[in-house]
Amino acid sequence: MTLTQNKSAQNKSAQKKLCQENLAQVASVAAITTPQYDRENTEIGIVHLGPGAFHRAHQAVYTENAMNLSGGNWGICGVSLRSATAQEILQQQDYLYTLAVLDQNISYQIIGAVKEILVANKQSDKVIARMAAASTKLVTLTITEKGYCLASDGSLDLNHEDIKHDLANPCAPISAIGFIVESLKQRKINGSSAFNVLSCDNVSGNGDKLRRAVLDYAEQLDNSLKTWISDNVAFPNAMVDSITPKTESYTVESVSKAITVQDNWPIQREEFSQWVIDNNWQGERPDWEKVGVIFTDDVEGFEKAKLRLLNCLHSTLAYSASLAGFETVFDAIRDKGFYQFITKLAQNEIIGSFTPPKEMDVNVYANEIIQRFSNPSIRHLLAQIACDGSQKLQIRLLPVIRDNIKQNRSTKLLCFSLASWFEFICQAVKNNQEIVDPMAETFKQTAAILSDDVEEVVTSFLAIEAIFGKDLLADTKVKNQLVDSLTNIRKTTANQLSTLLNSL
Ligand code: CS2
Repeated sequence: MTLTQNKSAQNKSAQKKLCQENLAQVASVAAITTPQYDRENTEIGIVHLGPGAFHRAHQAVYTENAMNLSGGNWGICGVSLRSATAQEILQQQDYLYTLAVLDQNISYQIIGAVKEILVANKQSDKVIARMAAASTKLVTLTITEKGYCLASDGSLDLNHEDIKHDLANPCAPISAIGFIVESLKQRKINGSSAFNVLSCDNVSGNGDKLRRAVLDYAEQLDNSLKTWISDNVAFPNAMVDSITPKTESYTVESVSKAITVQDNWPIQREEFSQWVIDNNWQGERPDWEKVGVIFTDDVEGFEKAKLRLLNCLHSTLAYSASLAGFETVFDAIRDKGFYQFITKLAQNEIIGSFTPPKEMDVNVYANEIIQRFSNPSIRHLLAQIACDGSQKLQIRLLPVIRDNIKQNRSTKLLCFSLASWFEFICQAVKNNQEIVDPMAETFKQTAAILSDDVEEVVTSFLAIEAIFGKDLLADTKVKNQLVDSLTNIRKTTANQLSTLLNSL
């Protein structure tokens, strides 16, 4: 949602706005939950980097519910790394916003956990002071795959522009990694204890990856700081899940009507929500376990199940169903060909590629995911899921292909999914459409992407080492399956794609 759209929504309405003063009016509407704790006297205990829709629909809600149950100083300071939009809009409503849960029943909850929003590139001193304050116990993040600034070998990419900037100006960083290290340095100097860092990104081994990035960065500055961080800071791994389509102007309108005051940035999500965090982690935190957060020894099992089933199926639909002209996940899954293809992909090539956690019945889990895609109340745009494919597919699709190769299992449908991403990118390059992906320039500059020779196209994609490493280009079977899939996709008109899927 853009600020302009927002302002026009604001102007249209003569309604009172959502803010602390008007909470009582909202609370009088039946079935709307408002903060149950003494919000004004709640201190900030968490700094969250990247307070986008997912954070506000997920972690902030668990924190809100924990405070509703047992209080605690767990207010959140959200730090937007670049954009000032969240600050500009939410400040005017005392950082209150509505969570709209869209499922068979629609419900609304006013979330008060966020108490402040800072903008890192304008207020870096304030951000560091907030992170270094003894009252801050926890730093959490949703900065997406690209925010980790990692090279393909898993180490910190020292050539990344943001990292180069931060190493040259460590006191005024722009990257999440730079902020974490600088504020930990301040805490070390002040003699305060360290905070723990909890990644809430949909990335496998998110805590381990972040730890590596932070330690590599600290090493460049000061080895004793690196040792202090390594000894004192926990970076638990975590799996996060809840389908959260981005806020549209219709969301603003319908939510404001339901809560009787104007909310200029409500958040919408499905009812299902899951947060699984590594058990092996001490340190103060909200009473999350009392409000549904699962602490386990097997985060990896949950992560694999979620990334390989939900996210891999999502990306598959994002590319293949976009090629067929569908706009949303719901529209695509209602189509028989796509429904059957997704089900078959899950059954034949994904389940079985990994060991699920012992608490999970993976067949039930997979079916539930397909049911979640079929939620008619959620308008989840395929275009939203399609962005950043170069980063997402490395985590959600390629590991499944690699594991299946190792286990001598079929990769045919997975290759179809990958080939639909190739075609999605080829069409965008050819038609000069915007490609939302950190590697967009690479695609535009790879001349062979425009080739009519399908084999040349496949080879030129697989040769992008930053995405595919070296192994897949050398795998003749996978390469042939990609060539066959892309040939079939190109031979088929958009409205016959669904029929093609049925034949796979
Ligand atoms: C989606 C995810 O945009 C995407 O790539 O696959 O955001 C997905 O909706 C969430 O991971 C669900 O938890």
